Amino acid sequence: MINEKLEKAFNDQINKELYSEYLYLAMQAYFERLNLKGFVNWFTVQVQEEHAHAMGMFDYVHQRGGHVELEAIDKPVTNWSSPLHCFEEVLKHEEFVTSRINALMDVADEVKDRAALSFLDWYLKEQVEEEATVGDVLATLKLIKDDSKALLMLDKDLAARTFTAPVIG
Ligand code: OFO
Repeated sequence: MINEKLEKAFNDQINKELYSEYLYLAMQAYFERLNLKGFVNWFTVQVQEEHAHAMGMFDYVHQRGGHVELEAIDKPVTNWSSPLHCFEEVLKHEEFVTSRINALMDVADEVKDRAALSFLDWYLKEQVEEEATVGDVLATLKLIKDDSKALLMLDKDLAARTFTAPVIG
């Protein structure tokens, strides 16, 4: 049976993952407005990934005999001044999520739940990957500046991203 404090921390993180899904859906809509379909595709995959992250924890809490209690999801920002600005915010958000996963692991550590710590290792590695992927796009956008031809080339690259359901835990 999962410890009550840890159950609450997992519930908080499920909310953060669902917020991530919602935020990236707002970003997807932003790129639809810009008619940059490769970016739209990139965020479509990102939205699916965040949903999988939330559901991984949702299932885990149940598997451990706990209860999931869903809370309201905050309204995300819906507009950005440029693709570069948008990706700066993605990186900031992923860094925030990394800090939340670390905090969740601190709780698991505090209540000596080694099984939960081992489960959360996957999320920690995923955050390293997420920050690196976003950092790459951001670095390219910084090089592109106002070159619309180069932006369209990046858009073409981002169209190739595909979703593979992660095996969590
Ligand atoms: Fe769930 O990793 Fe991004 O936020």
